[in-house]
Amino acid sequence: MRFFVLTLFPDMVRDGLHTSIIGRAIQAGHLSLEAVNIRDFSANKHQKVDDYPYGGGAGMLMQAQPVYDAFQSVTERIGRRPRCIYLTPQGKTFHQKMAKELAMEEELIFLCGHYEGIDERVLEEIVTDYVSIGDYVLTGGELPAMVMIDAISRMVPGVLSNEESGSTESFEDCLLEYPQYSRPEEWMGKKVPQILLSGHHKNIEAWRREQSKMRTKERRPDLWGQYLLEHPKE
Ligand code: 6GU
Repeated sequence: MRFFVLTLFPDMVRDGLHTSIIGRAIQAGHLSLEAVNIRDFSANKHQKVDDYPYGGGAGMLMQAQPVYDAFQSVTERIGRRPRCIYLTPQGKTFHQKMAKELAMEEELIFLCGHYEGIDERVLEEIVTDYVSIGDYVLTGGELPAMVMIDAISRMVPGVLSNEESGSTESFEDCLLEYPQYSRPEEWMGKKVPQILLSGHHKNIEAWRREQSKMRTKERRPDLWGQYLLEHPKE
């Protein structure tokens, strides 16, 4: 899978994603990431990419031309026009199912805005998906793009080892993960639940499932409501 990120802060995106599991997957060739600096496409001699909004109001807007030319530089090079995701609090809220669906694409382009936003005309021309990562306001689209790329990448075959891939499944089933324990058996007077030391795999599985349900009920009543809709007998 190939990711292209159109941004004024390419180093932030590159540095953030060349670490840990996603960095390893890029090294291994399961993913590629190209951060394209929109400023490189400014037609202005001072490399300016923003200007005042018509009609007045606070702040500056990113201009259409440099954004469009950055986009074109990618699509012309790869000979296709992949989905282009604009990161904005006005978008649909990102979720696990969306990550899974987007992981089926061969390429994705992420467009990161800054300042007060981007000239509407270029958005109409190139954006296919408007996506938010939650109801709060950030200073730019880079962190949301990195969040999405992380979540999408771990759904791409080969990116996670068998050991790493387990934690998606319970969430897809609308349940949170059960609590886990490692050595020592007793720490600060707290003992590991006896059942986990029993070696009785069937009972352990049942205990974990029950813990997952209790946890979801308590911490994420909204998810629990969804779970009950999908598992009407319980
Ligand atoms: Cl996608 N962008 C910005 N600037 N703020 C956000 C967001 C996106 N999602 C939540 N807050």
